[in-house]
Amino acid sequence: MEHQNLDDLRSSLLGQVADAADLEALEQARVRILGKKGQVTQLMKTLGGLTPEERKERGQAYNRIKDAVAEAIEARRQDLADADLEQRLAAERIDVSLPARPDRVGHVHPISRTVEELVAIFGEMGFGVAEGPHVEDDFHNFTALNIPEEHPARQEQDTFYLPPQEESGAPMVLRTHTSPVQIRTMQSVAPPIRIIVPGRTFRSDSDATHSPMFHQVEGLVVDETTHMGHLKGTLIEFCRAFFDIEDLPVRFRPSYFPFTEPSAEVDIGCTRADGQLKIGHGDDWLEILGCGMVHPKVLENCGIDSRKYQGFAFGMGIERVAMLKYGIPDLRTFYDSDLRWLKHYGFLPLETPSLVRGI
Ligand code: 2U9
Repeated sequence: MEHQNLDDLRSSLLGQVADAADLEALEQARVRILGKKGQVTQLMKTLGGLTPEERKERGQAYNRIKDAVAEAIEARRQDLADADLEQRLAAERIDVSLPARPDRVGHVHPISRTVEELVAIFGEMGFGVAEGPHVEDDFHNFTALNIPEEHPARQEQDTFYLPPQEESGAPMVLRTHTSPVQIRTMQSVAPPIRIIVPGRTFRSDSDATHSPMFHQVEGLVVDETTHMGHLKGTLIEFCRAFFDIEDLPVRFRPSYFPFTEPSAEVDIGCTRADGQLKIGHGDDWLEILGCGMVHPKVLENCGIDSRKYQGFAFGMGIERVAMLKYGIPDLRTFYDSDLRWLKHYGFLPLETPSLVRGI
């Protein structure tokens, strides 16, 4: 083949490579040129009929063409692959700054929402959150809390007792309040203590207004100078923030609990007209929580010197305050896992409560 012809062949082959519009066409061109029956391979086979000198010269020329074509194919493959990627990136582009579609991700249960609110309010006041086991021993659930052996709360119709592990050992219980967590905290951390304890509690009780499993939040503050004024200020502020009523009337009524002395129950103002309950200024009162100064015996049971330290504590039912705040009429619906109920009474997950934006 003449010099001119070789140049033409080279441009024709490189032209075929350049014309390949996509990776598939490029592969077809490669097979057509360099494949077993390809144009260059065929040419190589003609070398056998030449003299040794011609064969050497021609062979080198064909090899140069072959290398040039192979290089061009590789370069074109890279270009086409890059273009392909660019195209996919453009087509599959996602705007991550767009807001999520909260409706598609389900709803937050009113219990979870209420816990988030309690954590936000008390968190702002400097309380931490503590948690503990659901299965407790008699000491942490009863004895340390100054609940005597003969107290009705210990009786089997009120408490779920687990089968005894050992012959002699006292049976474990499903905790009847979250108070054992405060006991464990006082045993393990030195004052000052400022915690709330939200969580599940269990009592052998089931009717329209009682569930065998329900949620409580309890709070505990222990320090050298903690007094009843701190208790009152904290709980008045809590009630007003939770119900979002700035001048909500709050009153403290004397009461009795074995673990606090003195003890009180807290009522908030309300009106009851035409069977409708409205929280706020009014002529009536609604009980919402219990509280008191931690009994010195309880502090001592946890190894805290009651001559140096004193504390206040409180407790409330989460279902109860959630029902009052969100107008949920029936306790049992909380545990039905009814998606229509959850869609109605639930909350969008991206609207986390905070005191800044309003509870
Ligand atoms: C420790 C010391 C004191 C927690 C308290 C109450 C009053 C109370 C009830 C509200 C409705 C339980 O859910 S409910 O049935 N609780 O009235 N709880 S004082 O006192 C404590 C707790 C722990 C170490």
